[in-house]
Amino acid sequence: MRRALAVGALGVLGAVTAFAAASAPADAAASTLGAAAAQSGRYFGTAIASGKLGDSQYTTIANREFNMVTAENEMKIDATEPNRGQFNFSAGDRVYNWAVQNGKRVRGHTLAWYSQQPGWMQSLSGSSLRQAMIDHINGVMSHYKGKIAYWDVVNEAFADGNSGGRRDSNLQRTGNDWIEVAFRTARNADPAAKLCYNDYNIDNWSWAKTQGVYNMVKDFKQRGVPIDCVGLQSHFNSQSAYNSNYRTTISSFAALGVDVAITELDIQGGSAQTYANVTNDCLAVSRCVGITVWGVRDSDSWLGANTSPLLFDTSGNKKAAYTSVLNALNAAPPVSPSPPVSPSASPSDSPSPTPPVSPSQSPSQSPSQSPSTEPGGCSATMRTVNSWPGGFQSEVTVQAGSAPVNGWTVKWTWPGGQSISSLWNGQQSVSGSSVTVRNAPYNGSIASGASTTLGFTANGSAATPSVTCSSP
Ligand code: 9MR
Repeated sequence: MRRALAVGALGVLGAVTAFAAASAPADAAASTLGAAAAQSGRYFGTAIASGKLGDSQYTTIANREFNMVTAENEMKIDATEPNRGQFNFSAGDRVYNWAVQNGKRVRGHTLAWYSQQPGWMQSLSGSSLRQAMIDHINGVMSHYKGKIAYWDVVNEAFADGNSGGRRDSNLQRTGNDWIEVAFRTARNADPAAKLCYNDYNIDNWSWAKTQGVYNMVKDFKQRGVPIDCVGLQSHFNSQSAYNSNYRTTISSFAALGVDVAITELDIQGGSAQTYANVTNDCLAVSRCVGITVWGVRDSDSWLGANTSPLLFDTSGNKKAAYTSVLNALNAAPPVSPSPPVSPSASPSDSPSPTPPVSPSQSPSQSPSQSPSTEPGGCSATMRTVNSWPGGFQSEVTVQAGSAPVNGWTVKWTWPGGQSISSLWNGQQSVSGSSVTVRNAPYNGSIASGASTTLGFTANGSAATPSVTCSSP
């Protein structure tokens, strides 16, 4: 369907250049959640349970609609380190491989959490628990090094209610600095992953818990503790209802200089209006990078099908909430056109707060091409992250030179008929074998010497053509 639409649009335009979804004209509505979200440089994801990968209705919907995957339970502490020092990635890898082989990215969930700890960890305390947490983060992140887009490094560390403080747990009792130790450990373990703090009941801006997490993130940014994103789980129900200040919550976190993701969305009762509001609130904030719903069909939800919390009913039919989300994504203003490369052009004013500077990327996995030296103050390299028969995943690092970059464009030419199936952190246009990718709305600005990355999955044999970079 998506292809048919794209071909139709091309026929009408008679264009020489085939624009991909990211730059499709507004009337060429995308027909799946993932493609619709990609029009504004975002993703739309779901939680996947490894035990359901044999259910063809489940995998058909999940594969068609979503381009980001979170393992619902398979990358948690009890699953990945059932005995101290003995890691088990069999279930996590099933979810990871299914996702990547179907052209999707993966959010890692989760490394340090008071819940779902294996028995051996529950019985630890003090410095041995602190060391076990560090060892766990290192063990899991090294297995998935370079392969995970976002890691929920710490999950649900704040207390419910009016205190705005930390939740009591064995991890909290090792000392208040356990969260920053987790983030610093994570940055060292996989410098390419974006590192998130994830929690529920931090959606309502007026709640003390939201303010507590906000103050922690602000403090981390001020002190240089490596944090790149905040996950709003967004489990909405009558006790924790959607509130119209949600957009303020998203934009306020983003203003601290972190990405914001809606990570576990479900809405009891399944209100189509509330689903549209949530989607529109994300679309209104350039650093709201994507939405993940916590399951595919109502029957897959941890809440039980009778609460009707998701976008597909138990028979796999699209619900009214599905249509309202898809329409909202399709109505999103297209990402702004690339800034003109003209000396008189003033830098484009982004409505978003201080533009992001992504974590510095590790040069340790040496790319196969040396940086280009095109004028324009930036350089770019491509590396292969992963490959499988008939496909591969790559990452392009865009690095600013001695001056800050405000808007960038990278280009390359495929050597052997490769084609991109899904691209993130950028907006692509394709003409034959030539690929042009401009910055996404949220990652155009790079401080001098800093870098940002875009990624994609593609069909064909893995290739690393040289990449040029220009900046207006
Ligand atoms: O959906 C998950 C369910 O299958 C598990 O039994 C449960 C165990 O803790 O975790 C559920 O997922 C949770 C997520 O990991 C963290 N935020 C709340 C989610 C719903 O409980």
